[in-house]
Amino acid sequence: MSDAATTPRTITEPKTERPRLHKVILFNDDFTPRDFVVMVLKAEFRLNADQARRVMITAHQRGVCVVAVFPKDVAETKATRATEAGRKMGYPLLFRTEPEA
Ligand code: NFA
Repeated sequence: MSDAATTPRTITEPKTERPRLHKVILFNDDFTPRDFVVMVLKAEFRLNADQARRVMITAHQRGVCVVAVFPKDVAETKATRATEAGRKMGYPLLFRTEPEA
């Protein structure tokens, strides 16, 4: 048999790319109480009291703050649940996701 028939001409490297992570972003608003934001951050994102307060204050001062990064489905579920926790109380609290750069 000829070489041409048996020798692969291109070697494909088995590259496994990790799925991109997605950021969960907290948006400031003028109505949701600070303590409620902190409570949601602790409950849904497992932040400790200090981390939760820093994220809340950063969003309050700058308009937005990245809470954490997760695989897409986890980020979306957490953002939805956290937003829903505010909605249930009549607050416009908003979390959204976006793919990490
Ligand atoms: N800006 C809100 C307040 O002063 C607190 C807040 C922080 C809301 C971060 C949403 C996000 N009560």
